[in-house]
Amino acid sequence: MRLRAMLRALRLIGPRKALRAVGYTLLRDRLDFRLPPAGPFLPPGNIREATSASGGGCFRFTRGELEVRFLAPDLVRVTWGRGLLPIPYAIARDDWLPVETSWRRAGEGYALASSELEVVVEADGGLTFRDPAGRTLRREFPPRRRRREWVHWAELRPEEHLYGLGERAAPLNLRGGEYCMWNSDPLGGYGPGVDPLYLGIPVYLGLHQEGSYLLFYENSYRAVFRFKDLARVYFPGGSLRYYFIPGPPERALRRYTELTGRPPLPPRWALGYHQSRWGYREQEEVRTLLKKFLDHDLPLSVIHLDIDYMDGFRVFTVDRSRFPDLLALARELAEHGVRLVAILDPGVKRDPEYDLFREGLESGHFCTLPNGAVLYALVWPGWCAFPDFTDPVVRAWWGKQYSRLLEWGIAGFWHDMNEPSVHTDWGDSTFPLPTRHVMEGRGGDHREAHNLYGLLMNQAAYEGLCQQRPDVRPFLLSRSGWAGLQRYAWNWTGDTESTWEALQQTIPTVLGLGLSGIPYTGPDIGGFSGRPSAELYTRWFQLATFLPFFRTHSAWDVPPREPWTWGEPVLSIVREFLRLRYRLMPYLYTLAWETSRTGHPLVRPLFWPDGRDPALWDVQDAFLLGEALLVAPVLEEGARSRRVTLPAGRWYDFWEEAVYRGPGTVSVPAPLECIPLLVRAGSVLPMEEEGRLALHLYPPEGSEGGGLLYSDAGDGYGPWRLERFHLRQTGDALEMAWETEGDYPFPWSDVRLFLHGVRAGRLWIDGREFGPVRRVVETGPFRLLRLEGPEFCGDAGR
Ligand code: MIG
Repeated sequence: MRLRAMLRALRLIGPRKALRAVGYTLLRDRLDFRLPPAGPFLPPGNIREATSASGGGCFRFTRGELEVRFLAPDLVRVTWGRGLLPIPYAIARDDWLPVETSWRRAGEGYALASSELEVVVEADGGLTFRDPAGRTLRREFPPRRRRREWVHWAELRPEEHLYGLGERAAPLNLRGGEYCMWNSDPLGGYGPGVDPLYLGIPVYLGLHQEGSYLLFYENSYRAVFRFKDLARVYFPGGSLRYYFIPGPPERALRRYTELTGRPPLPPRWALGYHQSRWGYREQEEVRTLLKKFLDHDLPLSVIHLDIDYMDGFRVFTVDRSRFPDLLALARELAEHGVRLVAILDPGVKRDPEYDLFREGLESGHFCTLPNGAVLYALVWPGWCAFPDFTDPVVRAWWGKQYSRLLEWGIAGFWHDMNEPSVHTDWGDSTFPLPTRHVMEGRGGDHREAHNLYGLLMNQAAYEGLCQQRPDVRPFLLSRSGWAGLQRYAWNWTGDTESTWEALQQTIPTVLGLGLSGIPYTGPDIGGFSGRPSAELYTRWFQLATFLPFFRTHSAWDVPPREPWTWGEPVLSIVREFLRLRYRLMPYLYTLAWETSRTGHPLVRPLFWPDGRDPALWDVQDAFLLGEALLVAPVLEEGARSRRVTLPAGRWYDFWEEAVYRGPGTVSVPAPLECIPLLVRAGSVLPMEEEGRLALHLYPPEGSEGGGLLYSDAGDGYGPWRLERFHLRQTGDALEMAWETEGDYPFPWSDVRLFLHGVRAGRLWIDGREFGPVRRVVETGPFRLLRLEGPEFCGDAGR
């Protein structure tokens, strides 16, 4: 294993760098060395004293203390002391209203209850969580402790499924595996099974027959989660503080993102298509790239600049010999609606001529070793120093630097290597564990700060950008982070392999991130590290069309990968999917607005919203995009149809007039030109076509349905408008009422109505008769559509 990792590192960074890294790697080994702790792990003993407090209680045990506090009726915080309390980097809200709770003796222990949750504290420190109907959602054993280490156990029901933990190259259901919380760069290309990855989050969702819940450990140390018969979690330090939220996934995620923050509305362009490659080395190359997109009639929103635009890889600089006039280039791109996003690494080149390095050094902004010396490690620029983002002064300083690139016309920033990741020859490719961190002034080391590093780099950037451009929504893309990252940045899934297995892994990884509060993510289309075949690229592209982050990117040592690389039919298929993505923009943007208010992922598992149907708990080859769409990508070479597991209800084929019925599994055609895409009965799907609003109406299964449509200027914080569509089936008529809220003017020239699944009936709009129903109706905005005596198309017999 070690040898393989060494060879990979060697290939990635090259023999010269690998040789230079030996010294650093040995230093890290020496500093990290500690005798393994000895002695037994002990439980807390028995309750000695119990004090009820408003919204909770405190319990003194023979060894240790417990605080249980309700922050909301369905949000309880549990803290086992004594241990170092976390700095609330993950937490976005602390102004909770008092919660009415009751308190009673329960056997030898105590029971605390709100209107939505009962927590029983047993005499030995075991905890049981029950819903108001008395169903047990979770039972925990007394935690065990050995000096600074903790082990926390909970029972798992036999059928219990677990999801989340941030970014994982694991099955959707995490039961049966072991997962490490230590943000890591797997170096150069990973496939299913590799753990840990760049963005771990100690949050998970448990789903079983009695109900569901969400659990978040506010502890940033290198935890190990084991989900076998029991859930066993090990923390090497910090306090054992966690939050328990009962309820279905939809409600739990809403609460969790109230606690850790909601993702702000991104600029609309970020939802478009991004083209990237490690190796666009010159201004002319970028210009040619744009020209080819225009020539091939391919829509494009963003071009990414990887490390080659920098001057000797110095962060916040531009190489003037290769990019002589970046601002002119940015303006030229802007004329075609294309933005530039530039990569930034946290490492600052050790170069006394470089002002950023000098400033950082003089002001003591860099991380230091226990002896007070600045920590230097190797990354692309050679030896680098690293800003200590756990220091508010450093965050403010770093945040100011973005103006240097804003002045060059850069519209968004791509944060790489912020696990943090440095070049080593073996072992952990990060800082030595005793590296010092300011931790808001209270001090700490890398054991605690490591997993927070990426999060805080993004906080620094976000706050800096908001200050410098208060009227522009920041766009940040980050490889690493922690709980709360959603407040600042998007994510991509890093250096994946170019294999069918890696394509398959994309769905569970993206779903798991969404259930961990990170809604905006997506893969490098085609995989980062290899050469996808035309078919693999096509299928990957089709899948990614329905993911929030939609970007092609690849390594420097693989052939260029633009949509025209494979000629026909790939080019035409990609063009159609690109167009579809842009046609779906009103729907996607509305979902983005919704997630800014609910924290709900855009991309959801089939068991969303409530997890009641166990047949859907393991589905990881399809996903929901919002409420209306079910996407079933093709994940196997040569497949020209596939089986699709359906949640209950009618599902309309997006491409043709076919209807399927769930629950159950159906076979759906999937020629190379398309993938199964189904629309839930009762949806109103807003799309855009050449400046027109296209409203696609799918008759409801029961009596009601509908949809939303949010619009605004696409950036900034100005006026907005919201259209609400209500579908209602009454007696012998189908009605759609359209209500509007907000001041932003209606942004479309007119409206095109598509009536799906209706064979016959008479159409009325705002009291005017339109005659017999047609598939397409041209109109303007209206208030009431009425379809009298509708006849609906039947189910496809598959
Ligand atoms: O050590 O900037 O995941 O997207 O192209 C590799 C070069 C550093 C890793 C990122 C990848 C990026 C690459 N970076």
